[in-house]
Amino acid sequence: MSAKTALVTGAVGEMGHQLLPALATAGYEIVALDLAVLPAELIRYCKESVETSITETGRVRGLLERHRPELVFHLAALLSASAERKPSLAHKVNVGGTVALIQLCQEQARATGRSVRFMFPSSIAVYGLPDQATKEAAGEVREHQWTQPTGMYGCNKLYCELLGTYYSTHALHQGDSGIDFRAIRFPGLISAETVPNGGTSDYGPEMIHAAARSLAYSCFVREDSRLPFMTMPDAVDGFMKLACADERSLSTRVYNIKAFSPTAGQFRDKVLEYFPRADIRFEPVAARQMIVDSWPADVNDDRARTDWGLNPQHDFDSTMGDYVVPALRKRYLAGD
Ligand code: AKB
Repeated sequence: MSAKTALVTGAVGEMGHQLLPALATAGYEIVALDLAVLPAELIRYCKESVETSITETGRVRGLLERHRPELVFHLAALLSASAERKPSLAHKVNVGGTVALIQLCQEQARATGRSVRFMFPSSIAVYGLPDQATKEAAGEVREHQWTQPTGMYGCNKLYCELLGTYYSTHALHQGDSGIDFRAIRFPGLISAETVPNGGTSDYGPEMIHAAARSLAYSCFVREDSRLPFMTMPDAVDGFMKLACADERSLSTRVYNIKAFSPTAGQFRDKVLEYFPRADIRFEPVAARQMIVDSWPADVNDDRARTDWGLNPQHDFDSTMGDYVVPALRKRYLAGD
């Protein structure tokens, strides 16, 4: 057994693609789990990978028993749009899978006498603003404000934040924990390596990828829709920083983070600066617009900056000019 092993669930997703190399660089041996087969570019980072659902508790327990990870990144989940389409499955995977994994980590902690750090990607979906006027007036929403989600995914994430916090703190007072739960409420994420799938903030990155491939894009939200975003490298850097932070510096177990908050129209304008012939239309889809309207236009991330040094490198301009556009030009010109 390694002294420094990390388990990543949902490793084949967008975040896994950049988290696995970051963990390897930080010196972790990685064990991975996903429904899908790990592609070659990820499998090379892994000591073992298992193809299974997070709800297959027996197989997950086997993986934990073989490797005894001290750090867990639990990325496996249905994202917001998929969760609205399949709410029962979302509850089973997003809540059932998370509870089962926390309990397995607790069993492991009891067996080894060593606590498990449990990193949970939460989301701005945990917020629920009742209407547009409130959304505009709310400005930068803080962690304790407006936590009344309207969507299944937001409900799942909020409940798991509460459970993780319970297992870390309340149960600890009963001498019964072994879980060190830490969560980030991620904004919309923009990756140059992968195209998102099943989320609501997907319109931002989808617009950029479509323009880079000279494809027309129909944006499913109104031009004035505003959400916070950041790049995937900044998101992964933040997640790693929180994972490595001294517990005594943490004033909460759940943190907001973000880098910039453009409207969908500003996204289109920025894309046009780099791809002047991009064909982008706004054709809002009511069900998806409703979700975006209930999420905050911006979040306050002071706690993350103060407690563990959140420091995103990309603002809106450099996201496009330095990160995503050069990478996509290279990728799509190469015929990917
Ligand atoms: C989604 O849109 O579902 C995710 C998220 C903001 O959690 N990208």
